[in-house]
Amino acid sequence: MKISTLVTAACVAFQGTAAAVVSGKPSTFIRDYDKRDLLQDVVTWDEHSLFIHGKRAMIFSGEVHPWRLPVPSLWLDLFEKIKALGYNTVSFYVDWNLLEGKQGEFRADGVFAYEPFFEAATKAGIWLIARPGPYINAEVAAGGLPGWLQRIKGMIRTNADDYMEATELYVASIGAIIAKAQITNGGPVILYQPENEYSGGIPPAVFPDAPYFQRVIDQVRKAGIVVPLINNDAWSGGHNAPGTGLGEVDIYAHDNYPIGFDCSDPTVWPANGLRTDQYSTRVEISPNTPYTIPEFQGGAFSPWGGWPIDKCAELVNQEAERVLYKNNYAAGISIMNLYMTYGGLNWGNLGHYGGFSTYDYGAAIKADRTITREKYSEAKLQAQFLKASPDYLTAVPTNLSTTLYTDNVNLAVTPVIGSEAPSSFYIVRHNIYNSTETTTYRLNIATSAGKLTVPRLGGKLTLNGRDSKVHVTDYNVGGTTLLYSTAEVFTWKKFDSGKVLILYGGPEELHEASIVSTAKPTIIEGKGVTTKSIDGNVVLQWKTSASRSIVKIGDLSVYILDRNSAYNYWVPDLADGSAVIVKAGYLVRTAATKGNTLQLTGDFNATTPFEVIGAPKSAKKLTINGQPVAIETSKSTGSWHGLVKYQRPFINIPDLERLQWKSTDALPEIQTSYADSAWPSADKKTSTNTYRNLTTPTSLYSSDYGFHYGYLIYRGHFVATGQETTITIYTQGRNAYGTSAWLNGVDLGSNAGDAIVGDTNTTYTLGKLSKGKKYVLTMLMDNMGYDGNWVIGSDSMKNPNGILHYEFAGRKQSDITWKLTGNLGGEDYVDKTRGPLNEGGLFPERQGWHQQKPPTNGWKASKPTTGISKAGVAFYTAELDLHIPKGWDVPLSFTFKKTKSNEKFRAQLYVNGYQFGKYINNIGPQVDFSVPQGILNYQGSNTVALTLWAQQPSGAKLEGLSLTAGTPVLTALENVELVPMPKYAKRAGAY
Ligand code: IPT
Repeated sequence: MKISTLVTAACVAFQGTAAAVVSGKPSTFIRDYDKRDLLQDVVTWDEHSLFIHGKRAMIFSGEVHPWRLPVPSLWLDLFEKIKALGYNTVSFYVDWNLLEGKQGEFRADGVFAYEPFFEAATKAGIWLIARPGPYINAEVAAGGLPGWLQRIKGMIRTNADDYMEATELYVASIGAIIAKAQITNGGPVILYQPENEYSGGIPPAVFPDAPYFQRVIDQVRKAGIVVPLINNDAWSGGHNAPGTGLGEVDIYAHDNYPIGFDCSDPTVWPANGLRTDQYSTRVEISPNTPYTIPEFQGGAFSPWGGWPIDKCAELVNQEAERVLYKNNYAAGISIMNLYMTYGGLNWGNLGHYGGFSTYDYGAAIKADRTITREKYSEAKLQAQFLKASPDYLTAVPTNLSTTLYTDNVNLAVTPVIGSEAPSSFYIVRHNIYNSTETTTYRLNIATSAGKLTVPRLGGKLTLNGRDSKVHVTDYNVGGTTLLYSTAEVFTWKKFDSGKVLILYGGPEELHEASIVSTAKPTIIEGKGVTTKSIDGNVVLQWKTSASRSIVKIGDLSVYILDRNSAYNYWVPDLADGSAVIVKAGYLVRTAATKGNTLQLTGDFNATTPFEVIGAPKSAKKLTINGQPVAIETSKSTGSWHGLVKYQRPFINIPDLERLQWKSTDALPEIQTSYADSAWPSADKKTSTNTYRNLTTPTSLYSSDYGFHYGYLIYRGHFVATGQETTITIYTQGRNAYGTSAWLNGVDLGSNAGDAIVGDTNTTYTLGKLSKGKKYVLTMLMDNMGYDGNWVIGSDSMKNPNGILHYEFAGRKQSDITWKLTGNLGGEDYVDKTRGPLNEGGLFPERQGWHQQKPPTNGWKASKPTTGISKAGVAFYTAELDLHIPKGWDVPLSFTFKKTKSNEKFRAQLYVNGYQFGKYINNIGPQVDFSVPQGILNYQGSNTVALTLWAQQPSGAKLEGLSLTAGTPVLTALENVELVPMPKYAKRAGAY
């Protein structure tokens, strides 16, 4: 509770600060929109929507960060799972920090390459929105800025020449990579967002600084980006909107997270969270661009000491999707990106200090790529509806009313009225958006048949708490007019055999639909639908039930479902632009035709009866995942029916505690005999860091020596006079960091950290030291990363970590000479394959023992559940053989058994050299560490390594460590390739 309150308060304060410093009023903007020269004509727009190759398009997008799933061969899986939702776009950030670990050396290859991401998107038929920063925020260390920026003088995200010059190589390089993949070159990229949330600044920075933003735009254009530029204002602040002159983007956009990031009690949606002025504000700010939200809440994150991440999936659940997303449709949104749709994993120190190793985000697709959250299915209902409703794109929002459109003032209705096409959309929700009441109503609508109050056949409609509905009028079903429907449209298709319209409603709700037709309705499946002909319409009324009804009216078959059944329907596209409708289970990915065969691909987590509705006339046979499947054709509907059998395979999951673990000391530095002559000397007498004034004789900021991520070790040498009493050391390593210190091998004590404490001043009592004797104080500290730089002018990213100050009672500060280390090589990092952030400064990390086949000869046999008996760090490694049957997608995670939380220790988990988890027993909350296939070899051997740091005199051990397998999914996914994973080799110069 304590933490959640604080986090909320912090978020509010943070947004408050930013809001207070905004200048510029949208109403004073000069519109010179018409002067804009487009650099290309493939992606164009008007006030309603984008046009791609001249065709209007709803951009329904999900945010995915490829680098949060560093297995390129799995990216297609994500794209297909997103495409199956009915989305057509994915938006991605690029984390500069991972690509330019050393200034001047840009590297985007191996797991960091973008070309495979673009290829996978193209293969799945997904467009891309590129958002490469340089600043991204994104809950990554330093908001994506490389650590070396701490050493520049100029202010971050301002027009300072050294800052801008520092971004040049990155923007030019990533820009060129993205430029090649633009739709104008046949690639998937349709939009580009430079900068991110350029929305708040404080003096001494100039804010907003139009010349700065123009320079950012110029850089991007110079790199070859010709697609339209969007921004991502943190609210409807009007920053950089078209018409503002210098520094304006092509399409104005802002983000929105209505229910915030406090998942501690997921039933709480903050009062007044939902905006009702979106349309009017947007028209004022940018009347000629489509309404764009490049980040709309798709989940939330959890801080150290916070809540298990599943709670964020509960907060932003299917109900939130209904209420919040439909409110966007009520504002006429036509470019909507849901942040996150697949969150992924904060592996290898890439995450920010405000969070832990998963970035699951409670998103529609879980970090382990499974899609069992109901919100995945709900998102599909909405995206497929919009995909099937081109008229929505030109419909225009009108004012919300609580009195005009229903007979119940507790409901708010926003009509989105057809302009260029007749269809209109009445979006209904509770006026108090987070109400949990069940409310009944009659709906007043304007149709081509005049004003109507529905239901016409009697009874009342129902809106449950935390629900919202889109009631359509004059809706075009391939030439047949649906005069209105109170049940929601999932999709419709025009097949060779006739038209199919799928409607769904919530459990037990009364619904009515009116179809313009004089044909006589026939009920071909189910019971409980009343039909009546009124004024050239067939009116259907029913109460939603779990059993399906089908009513045939002329060449239109109306399928009537409850929502839970609708979740099982999929609408895979065919190459010719048509589609089939498939009722199945877990996932239908793709459909294709070859000769007389319809080929489907999909995944199954249970024995699944399936039905194919609208198979092309030419198709006589069916394959699923390449296997012929028996089908029966229904006499009444013409659909194909069959069954996919699922037989749960036996999966042998090794007991991790029974592996042949080998162990060795991971902190030889505390021994007096240890020689640190090869270590960098902390001898810089000045620092270029502009954030903090140096108060020590030489800088001990880790960034001054190129050490930015993972564990840091300091060694302070002095010759005793006998006058010493205490040393007080002020360290900063950020939230949940910890320290331990030794003097000549004697434990001085540890600070096991706190979820919300990022710096501490600790006084060590030295006892009686021997005059003339050499002493060395060894301090190990966890470095959780640098701040972001959200507020321009704060330069918060430059706030350094490490030892920031010390006092040596009885002696001078300068009596201590310091050495320090972080990862071997610092910015000249050794492991170019796993990137600049993956490893920290522990002895085994510097040696490279966390990789496969470390030199364990002479190490003792000991396991993490045996542990160590005093403060210190142990290193463990073991070989793990896996024999997961091919063709099965089995989520695997390493599970730490939660030990009593007063046991103070932390661990790092390495799998085949990739760091996939930071566990802190006394802080939590994460105990399950998902590791993707591709990092794990599912059919062969793996090296697991663990560092165990006991921060208490009694030592520490893991209570338990196991490999946990989720439900095996029979999958269409093929060719998951192992990522490059160099084995251990003796490292030159390793100390
Ligand atoms: C917004 C950022 O743009 C994005 O990078 C990410 O940090 C997201 O929030 C939260 O997950 S910033 C915020 C003020 C909403």
